[in-house]
Amino acid sequence: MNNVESGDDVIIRVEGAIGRITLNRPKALNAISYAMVKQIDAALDAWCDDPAVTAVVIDGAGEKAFCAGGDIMHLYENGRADPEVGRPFWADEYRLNSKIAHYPKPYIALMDGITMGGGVGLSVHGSHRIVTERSMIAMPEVGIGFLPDVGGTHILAKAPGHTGLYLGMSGARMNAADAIFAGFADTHIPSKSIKSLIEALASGVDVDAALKSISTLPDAWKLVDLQPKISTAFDHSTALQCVAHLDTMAETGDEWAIRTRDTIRKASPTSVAATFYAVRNAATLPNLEACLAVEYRFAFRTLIMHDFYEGVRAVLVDKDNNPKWQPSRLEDVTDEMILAAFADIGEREWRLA
Ligand code: QUE
Repeated sequence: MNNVESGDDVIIRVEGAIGRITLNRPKALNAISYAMVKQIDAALDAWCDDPAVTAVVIDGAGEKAFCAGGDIMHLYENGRADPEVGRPFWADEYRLNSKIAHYPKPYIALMDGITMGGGVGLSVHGSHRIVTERSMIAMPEVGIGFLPDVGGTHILAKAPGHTGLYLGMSGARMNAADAIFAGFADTHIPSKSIKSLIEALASGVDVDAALKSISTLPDAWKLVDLQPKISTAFDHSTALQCVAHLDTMAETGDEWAIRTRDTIRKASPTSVAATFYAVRNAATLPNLEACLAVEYRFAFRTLIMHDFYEGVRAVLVDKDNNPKWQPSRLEDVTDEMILAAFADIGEREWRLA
């Protein structure tokens, strides 16, 4: 396949030996739309069988972001009238996440800048996950009444100790070092080396050798130093017990516990309880696809639930950061509610094909 023209929102082309994907909605922090999912998916299929393409590189246009997530605004604007706008989007996005995980050629994701939610799904399953001093990586969905999806529960469940529960329930931001520690990335390079890296890859050099030659040590991490606190605060069998533990730590004046407790309390109680359940459950599942199928059950119901609209309104539309969740307190989220949110959806279960 030669150079492929696609819509402006994603630029897809072959440069020398690489298939190159550039997310190109910089004003929307490169948030990924359904059309972009389909174009990326088609490009990966075409390059799979193209001997001229030896590796795939994905990056984001603009100064700020690799990709801030899914095209949440479209779902917010259309989901009330028709929840079906979300279901095929999520189903195909998750199929793309799985395709990336099993891609037979090197898939190099350049997480240079903001990388959240759906942006994590486009990078974290790849063979070569690159971070820079500009990386800001998070799974912040609990703040908008959703849950860490795109295989997020799979990655979070594999993070050391209870780090995944902490990251998923609080949406805490990671820098490059944290992302490597938590299993979201492999290699740190200086942001200024990206241009020459892409040129080297296009010239057909060995991917691992090229990365090794420019990799540098990342900035100091936070997650390693926090391990003792994380491993005690999140070592519980309910989300509420974790919050209660943070309360106890907060009483001693622990700044991290205060901040983490307040952040979790501000997030959707249903999303926090669902994330606690799904991340712990993911540890018992055999593979990424089993995790995606469980995430999909929640996503399937998201556009007929309350909190997603309220979360997007408060965080992205009105930006008042004052969501009124239903139920409003973690204490009022029952096991029955969580089991119902993750109940089997019969004919509509997520499948790869
Ligand atoms: C949680 C999220 C998202 C988020 C903020 C959160 C998310 C997402 C965006 C986003 C940001 C800027 C845009 C845009 C979307 O923000 O998934 O279109 O211009 O896509 O707290 O999960």
